[in-house]
Amino acid sequence: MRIDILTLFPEMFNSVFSESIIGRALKNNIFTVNCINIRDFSEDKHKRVDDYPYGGGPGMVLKPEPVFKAIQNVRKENSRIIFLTPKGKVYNQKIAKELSKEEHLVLLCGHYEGIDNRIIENYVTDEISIGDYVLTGGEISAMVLIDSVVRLLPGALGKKESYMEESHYNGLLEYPQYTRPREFNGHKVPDVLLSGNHKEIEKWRIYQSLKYTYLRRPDLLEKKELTKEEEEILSKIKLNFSNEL
Ligand code: 4FV
Repeated sequence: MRIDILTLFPEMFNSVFSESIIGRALKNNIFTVNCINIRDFSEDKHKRVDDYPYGGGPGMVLKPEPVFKAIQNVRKENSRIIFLTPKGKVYNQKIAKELSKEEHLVLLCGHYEGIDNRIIENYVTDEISIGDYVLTGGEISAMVLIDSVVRLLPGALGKKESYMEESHYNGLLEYPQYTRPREFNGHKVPDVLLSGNHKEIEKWRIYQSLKYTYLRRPDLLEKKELTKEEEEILSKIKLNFSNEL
C-alpha cells in the first residue's frame, strides 16, 4: 500500500512514522508513505494557499489551485482521494478494513474554515470524519486513519500482536485483560483465568464481551448477528443488568 499525505504541516507526521508498530511496518516496507506540502504547489509569489471566503464570514478557505496540483501530482487510476472533514461519514473499523485492501490512499488534510468546495465536488472520492468534534486541522485525523489501517496490513502486527479478538473486530467490545501479578493492591485476577480450563475461559470472555457491549454500546448489538449460544448468554445478561441501563 502507498499512502500520500497532502498537508500544510508535513513535519507533524515525523513521530508517527518513526515509532512502534507503524514505524516498524514502514521499515519493513509493508507500506510506503510520502508527505507532500500543499504550499509547494502554490504559484502565488507569497506562496499563499488560503483566501477570504466568497460571501463573507469568519476565517479563511484553502484555495483550489495548489490542492488540485498536489492531487494531480500523486493521483493514479485506482487512488482513493480521502478528505478528512467533520462533514464526512463517521470512521469505524469496517471502513478501516475496507481501506486496508486498497493500493493507494491519498489523505487530504484541511485547515482554516475548510477547502474550496470545487475540490471536494470534483476530485475527492471519500469524505471521512473521525468524530463529531472540530479539530484545527486534518493531520491528526489522517494519523488516526493511517494507524488503524496500517496495523491491519499483513505482517504489520508481529506474532505477539493480533487484532483477531479486539474490540470492534467482531463487532463487540473486547473482554477485560489481566496479567501478572495474580494480586495487585489486594485486587485479584478472576479465578477462571487462572484455571487453565480454556473452555470455561472462552465462555467467560464471551460473557464479558457481551456484558460490556450490552451496558456500554447496545447500538453495536443491533448491528451484530449473534450465535444461538451468544443469544442465550445475552438474555441472562439482560436479566442480570436490566436495571443498569
Ligand atoms: C475533522 C474531523 C476536523 C475542520 C476544520 C480541520 C477540521 C479544519 N477531520 N474528522 N472531525 N477537521 O475536525 O476529520 O480545517
